[in-house]
Amino acid sequence: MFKKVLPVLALVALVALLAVACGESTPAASPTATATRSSPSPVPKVESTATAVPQTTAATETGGTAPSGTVTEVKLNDPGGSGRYVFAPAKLSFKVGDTVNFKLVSEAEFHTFTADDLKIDQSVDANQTVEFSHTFDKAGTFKLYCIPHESLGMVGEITVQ
Ligand SMILES: [Cu+2]
Repeated sequence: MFKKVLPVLALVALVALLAVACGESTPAASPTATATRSSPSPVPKVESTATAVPQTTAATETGGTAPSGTVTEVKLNDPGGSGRYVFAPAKLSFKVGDTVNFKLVSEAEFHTFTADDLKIDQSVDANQTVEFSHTFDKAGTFKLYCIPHESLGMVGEITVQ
């Protein structure tokens, strides 16, 4: 008699233990699983974009001289206009990484805005305006000149810090 009852009791006890174990573990495990799954992956993404935005803003702010989007106007003057062959202004300064939108305004003659070491060479016809943008990727002081009027003093300087 006992030999038949004991295994049955043992089975019942096992089933009860399993049921309790499953019943306890399932609700406890699933919230933890979803919590660990959902939280780590979006959080680093949000943090990376959040840190990237202030860095760009800080770089633009420290750029100071010419934040991208603004226009730097340079007049290409001559005797037929305001009196002399000059760039106005003749000295320009920017920061490495600046993307500058130039607006070149020529007076009564053909001029160029040339800086060989920066690979800039823009031609502007008389009474014309030429716009172009340039990103300064190296520091230094670069000679600026107008090809037809260099010997007449139409020279300048671009400083990139
Ligand atoms: Cu010129």
